[in-house]
Amino acid sequence: MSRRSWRRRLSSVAAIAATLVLVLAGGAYAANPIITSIYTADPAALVVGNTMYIYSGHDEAAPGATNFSMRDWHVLSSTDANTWTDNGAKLSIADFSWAGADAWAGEVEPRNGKYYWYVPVNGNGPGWMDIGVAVGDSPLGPFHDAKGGPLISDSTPNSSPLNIDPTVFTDDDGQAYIYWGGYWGVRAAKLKSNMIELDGSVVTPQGLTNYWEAPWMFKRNGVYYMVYAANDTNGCVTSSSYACQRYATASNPLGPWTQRGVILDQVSSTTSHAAVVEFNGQWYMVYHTADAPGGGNFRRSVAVDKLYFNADGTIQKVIQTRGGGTGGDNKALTATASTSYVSSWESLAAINDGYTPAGSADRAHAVYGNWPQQGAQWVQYDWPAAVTLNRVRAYWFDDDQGIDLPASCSVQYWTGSAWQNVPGASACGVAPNTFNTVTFSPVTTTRIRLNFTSRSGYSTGLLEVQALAP
Ligand code: FUB
Repeated sequence: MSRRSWRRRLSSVAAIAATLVLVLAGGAYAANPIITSIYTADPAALVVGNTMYIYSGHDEAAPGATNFSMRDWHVLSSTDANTWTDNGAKLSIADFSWAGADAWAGEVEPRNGKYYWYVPVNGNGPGWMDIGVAVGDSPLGPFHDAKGGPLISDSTPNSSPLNIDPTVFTDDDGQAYIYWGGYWGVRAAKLKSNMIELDGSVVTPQGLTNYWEAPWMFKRNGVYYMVYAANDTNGCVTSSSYACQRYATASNPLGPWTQRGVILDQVSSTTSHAAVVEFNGQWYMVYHTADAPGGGNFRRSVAVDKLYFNADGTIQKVIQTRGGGTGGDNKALTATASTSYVSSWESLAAINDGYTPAGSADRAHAVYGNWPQQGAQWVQYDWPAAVTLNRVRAYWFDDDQGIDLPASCSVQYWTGSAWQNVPGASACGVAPNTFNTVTFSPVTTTRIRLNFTSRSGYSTGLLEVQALAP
């Protein structure tokens, strides 16, 4: 048997094993992303009584936009970590008279019956981002500016190159700490008991190896943990435009820290931002991806998955579960795939096995490619009985060699006697590193076809094609 066949056989075994792990784990969190009515990002978790709250950012960027559009923060809640309610926008840029834009990643810390919400915002002053603090009397607010100006800004001595992403942690002795920072610049300080002033100078904590942004601090069994986004290519990500979650431990809240490894591989969005929390005796990681319908790097969605500790206190890598991200039932999983051409060393079966690629260059899994064919090609799904569909989602493969993103694509369905364009179709996207969703008026059919035309001089490849019921 050739090495390629062995690799393929091993990856099928790995896929079956991964499926079994998900089934054995109960599959209760296959509904990621947890909310798809709006785009949510940068989650921070807080447990109060029998409820888990997620304080999330709110992505409002238009499709295809190349920057964040974030103006308010929402509070999501659940009593079982499975069914989630969006309680609406509970804090907004407009609540900070001195701020103007960029409602980025915040976190809420309770103290003395009040809830302090630390948020990075564009403070309209010198520099770019500042950290403000709002306060409310309940986890759902109402919240108002607690200070009337920034808690941390570029004029704070030894502040971060980018003052974003605060995480606040209160130790058993009542001392609260704030960590924050982006552009590889992590900083820490004590907070006064009023929670709205720094207590002493800002320090640069040591040992948070490869720190990029998005710290999250907690304590378990007397050990301090810091989870943070890194973007090194030394075991973290395949391209430094993406991020993974590393974690570190310490025996002192201000460090020094010892980096312990990656606990969340890169996600489908370029940014990665996580929180870790215990709820009803189970630990969870809350993070964001680009997996919602129409999602992307600036249209992210919060996901929740179980997190497990080993007996020695180290953390196992989180398995990213997916399912709700398609916003419907993926009929591709039960279809028979066919194509105009597949290279003998690639796999047509790769396109409908339910995989969510980490990026368009993701070769960790089998791929479909049609090298050396060029021009018009297609892949098709057939079902023994008619299915009703209203979306097709294509994740294009690009190996930076003979396979590139296509020049164009379209979706057709079988009327029973002929191929016809799906009615009322949205544009067929050819963007890299994301699912490109074509929406259309529902059709009931036994066949659907994704047509594509290669870029001149290249062949085309696909990592996954979903066909979704309404
Ligand atoms: O959402 C804006 C920024 O992207 C956050 O502050 C970072 O953590 C990253 O997720």
